[in-house]
Amino acid sequence: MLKRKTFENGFQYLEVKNSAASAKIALQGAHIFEYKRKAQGELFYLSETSDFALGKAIRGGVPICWPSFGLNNPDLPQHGFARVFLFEYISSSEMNATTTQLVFGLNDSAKTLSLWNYKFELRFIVTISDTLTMELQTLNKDTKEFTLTQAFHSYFKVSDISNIVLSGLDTKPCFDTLTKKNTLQNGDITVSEEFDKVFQEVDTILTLQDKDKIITIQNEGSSSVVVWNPWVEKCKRMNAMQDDDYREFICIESANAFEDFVVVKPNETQILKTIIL
Ligand code: TA6
Repeated sequence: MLKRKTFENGFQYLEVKNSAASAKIALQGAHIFEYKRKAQGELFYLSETSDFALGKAIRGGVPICWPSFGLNNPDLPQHGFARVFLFEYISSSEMNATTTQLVFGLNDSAKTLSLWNYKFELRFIVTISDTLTMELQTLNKDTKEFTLTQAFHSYFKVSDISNIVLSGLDTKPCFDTLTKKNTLQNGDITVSEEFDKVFQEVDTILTLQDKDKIITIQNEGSSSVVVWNPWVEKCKRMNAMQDDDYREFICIESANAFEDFVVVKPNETQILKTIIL
């Protein structure tokens, strides 16, 4: 089942249901803000105080950071502009009873060119089943190459931040954005304070354990992963987040961030792909 829906304020999204899962994807930012699997339930955190208004990024689900991650391109807004631009819903295919694929697109316009002076075609292909597959395809339609940083800024819902263990980043070089220090990760990751680190040379499958729940994350076209939790004080300063919300999520972001930037030549396509099981 696929339905196009609109909130009273005109904010549009698509609702998908099949026998394995359901999802809601806003046209703004091609932003997945709900994804529920029949057996495991909701995968992502979504703030109860999130905006659903044009020009304001939804707080939770999977914001698409493009064509810049964070302030990697200081001339662009934090996390780029794609997450607050209206994508076109291009197509959908109910591949079988348990799998639905949707395609969304964003092309350059006078507005994007005023922010980032490159011609492009961006396609977001999402496959909804008991596995969630996200693919971001960037085609350079310009006559000059451009540099890209990007991420699926996924907010994974957790029982409590104190219960989680993230494996797969052991020995990876990481940049702590809070201390500005470079270190090597030692062992699995648990969170007991503000955490905001960029891991490089990531070529492994990540495993998030939350009590008896296990989620695996496999990335292609990316060798960096950002792990973030605001903890107490930053959570209080975050817009569209309630004071205790830091307990409810961990962001594990499949990225091309910092030195994992990509250069896309004219007529070339770069693909960032993430498979979440
Ligand atoms: O990916 C981590 C991060 O860069 C944090 O530093 C924090 O700023 C978070 O993203 C959320 O950013 P946003 O612009 O969505 O409020």
